[in-house]
Amino acid sequence: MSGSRIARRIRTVAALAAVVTVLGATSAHAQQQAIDPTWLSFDAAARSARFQLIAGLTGLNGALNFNGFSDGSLTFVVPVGWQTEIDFRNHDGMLPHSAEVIAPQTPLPIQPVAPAIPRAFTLRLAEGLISEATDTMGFTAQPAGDYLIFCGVPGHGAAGMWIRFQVSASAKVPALLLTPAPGKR
Ligand SMILES: [Cu+2]
Repeated sequence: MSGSRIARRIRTVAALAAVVTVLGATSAHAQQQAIDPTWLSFDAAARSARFQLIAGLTGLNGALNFNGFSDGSLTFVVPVGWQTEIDFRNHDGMLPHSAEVIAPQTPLPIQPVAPAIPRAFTLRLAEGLISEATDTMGFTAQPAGDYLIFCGVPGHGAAGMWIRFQVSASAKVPALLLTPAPGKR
């Protein structure tokens, strides 16, 4: 290979490295997960809602997230009295996870607690469901109030693996809302 060809190749590699660096910086800033509209479906006439709850969807918070959200930054709203189905799937290739509806509390528990709504919990609350395992929790959304959807595997919920669940006396239809904590993006 001639000297000029080597120099050209070195310039090409340096240019590629610069592009990769810029892309890396961009993805580090793009941590805010967008809400995927397919996560929520509902039947207003039947007063039923279905939410796909995905544990460890992204690498955010060491994969201790639901649908790419941690620390309450996503809220699932359901009108009071609606039949609610939460379809849990563990997308995390490493850690087991579970989910349950609990009352808001400070500090957050480090182990599973009694669910705040009857039947609103997955199998294997403390051990967690393994990668790609699924479970469906079905319950009536009542009473109205603010709740958390919390991972019961010891330490996960307290480390931020929780989102919000609101049983609303005023909402007409279910919704997913971005609810970033003050001081967080
Ligand atoms: Cu977990």
